[in-house]
Amino acid sequence: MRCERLWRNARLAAMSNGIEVIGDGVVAAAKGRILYAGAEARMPDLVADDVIDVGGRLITPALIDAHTHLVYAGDRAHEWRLRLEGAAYEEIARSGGGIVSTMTAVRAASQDALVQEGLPRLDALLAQGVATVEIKSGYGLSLDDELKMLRAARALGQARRVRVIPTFLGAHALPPEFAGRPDAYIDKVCDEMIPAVAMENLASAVDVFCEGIGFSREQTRRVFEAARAHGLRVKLHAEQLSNLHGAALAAEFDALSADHLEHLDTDGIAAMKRSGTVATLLPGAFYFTRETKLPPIAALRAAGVPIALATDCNPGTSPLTSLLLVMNMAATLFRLPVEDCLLGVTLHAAKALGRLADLGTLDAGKACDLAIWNVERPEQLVYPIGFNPLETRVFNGVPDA
Ligand code: DI6
Ligand code: FE
Repeated sequence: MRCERLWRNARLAAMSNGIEVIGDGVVAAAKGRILYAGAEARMPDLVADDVIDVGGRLITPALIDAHTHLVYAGDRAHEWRLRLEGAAYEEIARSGGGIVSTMTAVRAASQDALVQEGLPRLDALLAQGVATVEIKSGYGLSLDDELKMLRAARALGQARRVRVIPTFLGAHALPPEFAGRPDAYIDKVCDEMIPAVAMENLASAVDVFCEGIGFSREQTRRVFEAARAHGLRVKLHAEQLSNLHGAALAAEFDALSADHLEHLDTDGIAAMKRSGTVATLLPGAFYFTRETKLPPIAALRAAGVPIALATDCNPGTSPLTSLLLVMNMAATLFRLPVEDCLLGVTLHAAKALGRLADLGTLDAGKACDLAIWNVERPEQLVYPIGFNPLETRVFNGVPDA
């Protein structure tokens, strides 16, 4: 059999079997997919046009960032400085700052300006081995501005060798023109925005910020019902600042993931387990907001709820573009075992995006997205801080130039 490209002399962490490493491994790619990944001794008869000796380096699936808000304009450094002096995130949000201040900047920006501002953040992720990035809307908060954000996310996926998975987050905050009328805004999200997003195929899922400073459970339920009616999967910002029992509601709608979860309780965990909803943890937001309440890691692991990790890249609570640092933070701050950290940015991240069939592990038939690292053992990707051991990134079977 022929294949286009074959990497040999590799150590493989395929992620389909924990972080077990296969020595003397090969990965063969044909038509952008993995044809074979495993020990060279067991490789079927293959002739490759291009054989690359990786000199004993570690190959993992390319990393997946399953929760970002990386399309935005401006920054919120001034609010961060206020928070360093003691102001609370919720207090700033309630006084017209926070998400709404980024909304003002996004509304003033063109689609192309959003792309230009997003590119350096996207490039920073890719430079550390990421090949799939979820990107949410949620700073437009009007029909046109939400569509503009989603089109910018799509354009970012065309500007770089990356798979962008867009999520509609119209119910992120209440725009000022709806002050005091949150249900009227939710009507608009359900009756105008979701149908328009679905019609233009601009998002694969719908998210809501279910929180005291966001939207209630009942409002979230209405958005989820509209999403379902348009054939869109759901996910939820849940239990970040308080416990509104959002994760259990998300599970009721077979959500792909419930994200943040610092205030998640045992009923929420049980509901997520039943529905197969992934727990996406965002240690960057935990760190940057100086949160002290830890997500219930031990209980999630004991229940067998898959845990994904993501940057939550956003200007307010997690101006972070390093999945390597996210893994280190999850290990250090959350005591997440190293194995779970690595699964969190590969296998479980793919599951959180509903893409386990074609991403997240080195299994034959999946997209050949690889990260080739200058390390020997997977834990060496989690342990250092601020060091980038990426040798090469491969997207759809083709290495970066
Ligand atoms: N939770 C978050 O961490 C971000 N959004 C959300 O719903 C924060 C977004 C921001 O402050 O701009
Ligand atoms: Fe978020």
